[in-house]
Amino acid sequence: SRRSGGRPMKQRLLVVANRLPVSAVRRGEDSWSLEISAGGLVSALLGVKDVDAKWIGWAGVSVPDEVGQRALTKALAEKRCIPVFLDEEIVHQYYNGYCNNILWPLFHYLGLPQEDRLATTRSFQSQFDAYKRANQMFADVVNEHYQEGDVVWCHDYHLMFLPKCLKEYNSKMKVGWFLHTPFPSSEIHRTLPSRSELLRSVLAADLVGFHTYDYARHFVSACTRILGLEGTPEGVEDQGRLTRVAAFPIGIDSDRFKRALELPAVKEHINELTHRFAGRKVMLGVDRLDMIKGIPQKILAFEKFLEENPSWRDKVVLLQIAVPTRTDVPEYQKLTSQVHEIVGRINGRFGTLTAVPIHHLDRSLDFHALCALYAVTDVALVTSLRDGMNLVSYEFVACQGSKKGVLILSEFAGAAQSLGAGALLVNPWNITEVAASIGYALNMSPDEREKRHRHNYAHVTTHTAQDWAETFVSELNDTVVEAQLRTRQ
Ligand code: ADQ
Repeated sequence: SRRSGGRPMKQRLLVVANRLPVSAVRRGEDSWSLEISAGGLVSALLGVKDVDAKWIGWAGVSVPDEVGQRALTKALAEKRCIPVFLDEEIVHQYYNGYCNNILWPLFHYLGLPQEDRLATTRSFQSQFDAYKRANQMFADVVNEHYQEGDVVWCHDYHLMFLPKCLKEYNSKMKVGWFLHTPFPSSEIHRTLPSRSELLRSVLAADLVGFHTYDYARHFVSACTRILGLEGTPEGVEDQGRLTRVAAFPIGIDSDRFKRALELPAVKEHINELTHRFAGRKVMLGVDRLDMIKGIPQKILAFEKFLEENPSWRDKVVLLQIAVPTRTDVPEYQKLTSQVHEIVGRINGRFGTLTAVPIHHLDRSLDFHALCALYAVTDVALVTSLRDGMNLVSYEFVACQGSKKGVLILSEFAGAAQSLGAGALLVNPWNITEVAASIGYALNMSPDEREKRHRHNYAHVTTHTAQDWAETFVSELNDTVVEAQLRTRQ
């Protein structure tokens, strides 16, 4: 690490993500109340030693007036956050449009919704222009706060254009970019009209990271096939300049979950739930209500299981907790009603006067309630159609102490690469297979459960979010040092 006057100096890190890790509510003309959201990224970075991190991003609210902007900037500064102000029109085109309507489904192999396909094709260029404009606005703020020696870490598909903007300001800036979603096969990426521009701007970074080796390989193939560049074991080379490309699988702060389970309030909640579901096995799904999570497929598989196993009907319950997201997008509204309809039908079919087989909640749970639920679960069902990693699977494992519950996990989640030996892997599109896995999980011998759980638990507790962030940041530092060495030689 760098030293000043013999004392090690903390590495300054600028973390740039679309959303700041806070929710901001305006209380008056010049007053705001802020609440930090303790997401994975926040706790990951808190745990990194010798790093002094600041966040740059959008606060999730539109603030058209200068008084409000100044007050919010001041309030955020105390939380080590720096806002990027985006107006409603740009949010509509950049965030709802290009990011969530185009890149998100494409990167998860879902394609565009049929009825929107032509409209999206027509508005594609204006949305991409807004995307670039928004990325430039993020870059302006980074540039304003950048000091020599800082490391800049850009996050996710919202900011693929950012590395290029930053390097145009200052080619010596150390820039890393990490993708939280899958990077799809190059054949999928090829269909994007802006395919080359996006790849080239990501390549301006010094280090490009993905959750799995497969995503990294897809990215390198896209660069070789679409841009005609050279792929090397290290990354992608363009006229003698190397962009390092590597896999950095994220983890969770497992100690935070372990500590929560020791709290008296959480223990009491666990007792209540155990009592409430006594005599029944508890199956659990926890997802954002998103197409990629495969919630309807999961519920249909559960129905098939009940259909084929009448003796289990009053001995098992599925708790599906689905936090609504992107609720103003019609496609997500449709998904909500589709899920409600299926749940209603199944409860009507298999419910009794005193019990229903599925409890479906359209809301998020607070951290402690979530820990208690994970702890009482016998079988967790993660059936994502595609998922960058999927942290719910990790959280469930971290909260299973003596219970040693079974994880049924989609082979299309990044987590399948790390928890594959302990989980029952399934193809979520194959409802017959998932139904059979539910039966297998519910009947699994204690020995097998123990063995599988031990494998997963060891992984989750030793590959933490802190390790992930630390590895990325230190590799980003080394990458630049190597590049500088090369030019000096
Ligand atoms: P997400 O798609 O949001 O993240 P995931 O990794 O599972 O998916 O993380 C979700 C987080 O939200 C978890 O911490 C979970 O506890 C919480 N959560 C979900 N539903 C909840 C509910 N009903 N109530 C309370 N909390 C809830 C994206 C990618 C993932 C990738 C992560 C991190 O899509 O693939 O793993 O980023 O890189």
